[in-house]
Amino acid sequence: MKRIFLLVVLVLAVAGGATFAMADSKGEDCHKRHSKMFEKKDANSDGVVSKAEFIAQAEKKFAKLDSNGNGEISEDEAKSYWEMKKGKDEKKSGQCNGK
Ligand SMILES: [Ca+2]
Ligand SMILES: [Ca+2]
Repeated sequence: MKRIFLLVVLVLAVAGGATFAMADSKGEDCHKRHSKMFEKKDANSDGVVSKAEFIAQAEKKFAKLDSNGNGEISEDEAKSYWEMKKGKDEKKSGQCNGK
């Protein structure tokens, strides 16, 4: 049970952190990027991200992390995801949060 809780916290932190991170020294690029991320999470475009919309995004993120689809995220799956994510982030220009 504790393991599942930790995984849920991880997923929510990933989803939430990406959405609500503050713009850093990259200024406008980060602001635009965060606005795009917010719009993506605001599925019905009403200007707010509801709990249901937030959870739906977290579930999508969980599915990406759970590469073998067994309903659990192993440490190896998490590491693989972060390595893939790190590679993508490094290719993007106008990165945020010092990445
Ligand atoms: Ca909404
Ligand atoms: Ca898995």
